[in-house]
Order: sequence, then structure tokens, then C-alpha cells
Amino acid sequence: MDKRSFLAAAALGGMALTQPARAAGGAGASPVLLTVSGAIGKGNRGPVDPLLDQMMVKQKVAFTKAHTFDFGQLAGMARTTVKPTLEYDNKRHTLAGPLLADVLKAAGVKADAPVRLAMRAVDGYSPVIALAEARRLGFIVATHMDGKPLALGGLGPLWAVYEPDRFPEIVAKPVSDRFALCPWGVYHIDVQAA
Ligand SMILES: Nc1nc2c(c(=O)[nH]1)N[C@H]1C(S)=C(S)[C@@H](COP(=O)(O)O)O[C@H]1N2
Ligand SMILES: [Mo]
Repeated sequence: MDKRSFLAAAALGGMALTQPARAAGGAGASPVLLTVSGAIGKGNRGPVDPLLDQMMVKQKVAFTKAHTFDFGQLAGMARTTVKPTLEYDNKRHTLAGPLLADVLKAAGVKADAPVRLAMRAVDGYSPVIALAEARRLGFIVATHMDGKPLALGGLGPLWAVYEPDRFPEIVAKPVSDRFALCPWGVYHIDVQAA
């Protein structure tokens, strides 16, 4: 079929003319899960779209530029594993994903930048942590738990988390007090000059 008759057939049959699917694994092949704004590098996207960025608008997230990461990019970064005892079931689980500091570095935030990270989760929970503290505690942006991708609706798709069990001063606290700085369903980080 030549192009003309293909187009005619497509129009007649109501066929959608689609672009070929992008190869799996590359940037843009999977949904953006994390948007980092504030004191970042040059960024890879423009301002919040007041019409289409509905969740960010509802949660009053504002920026003029940001750096986005899709699932493939995050899952493809050097991975760190932590094994915290979770307060939900009081069992140790294996959480894996890139170091939070490495994700920020990829967004143009220097490792020793004196900044605070205002993290925002899908339910609006938004703890703030100093980058230096997140590094000290070894925070990761977990993409996987016990070998499986984290689910939206559960603790995912991303969970900023660490291993409290490694820190005696934190283990001294009840397990229910160890995760206040760990937003599950985190999707935005505002990097604030301290
Ligand atoms: N997205 C999200 N993450 C969260 C919370 C929350 O309400 N929403 N609560 C925090 C607090 S204060 C604690 S103690 C733990 C457990 O809270 P949760 O039982 O509400 O998940 O998760 C932390 N992470
Ligand atoms: Mo809490």
C-alpha cells in the first residue's frame, strides 16, 4: 500500500496513526516519577504548566524549571541496597535504588551544597531534610522492595528511605518514630538554599 492509500485506509477505518514505540530503557521510555526543582543545574523541563500539571498545581508546587527523572533512568543508576526494619510489619525488607545524593547530583546539585530538601509525596506529606543529613543517613530513592518495583498505592513508586537500624541513636527510638523523614510516594523535591 502506498502512503496515500494507507492514510486513506487509516482515516476510513478510524485507525490511529501512531509513532513507533520508543525502545525500552531509554530516557522517555517510562513515566517521569520524580521532578527536582529549586537550586538545581540547568534542568530539563520548563515551568509548572498551570493546566496540565494538575497534581503539582493542587499541591502548590511551583517552579520555573526542573530536572525530571523517569523510572528507567532511576532504575538504571548505580543502586544501593538498605535493609530497614519497617514499622508497618516490624520485619526487615530489602529496599534498593539510587542514593538520593546521586539523584540530586544528576540534577546539578553539588554533594556539599548547603541545601535543604523539601520532599513531596502524592498524598501531600512533605518532610524537609538537610542534604548533609540525607547523606549521613544514606538515604536512597527506592525503586524496588524485595526485588520487585514499588507500586503506586503501596509505598511507591518511589520511597525516600534509609536504614535506621544502622544508627544507634535512632534505634533507641521506637520503630514507629524512625520513618517520619521517609515519604512514600515521593514525586517532587524542592532544593532550598539553606
Ligand atoms: N507519603 C507519606 N509518607 C509518610 C507519611 C505519610 O503520611 N505520607 N507518614 C510518615 C510518618 S510520620 C511515619 S511515622 C511513617 C509511617 O506513617 P504512615 O503510617 O502514615 O505511613 O511514614 C512517614 N512517611
Ligand atoms: Mo510518624
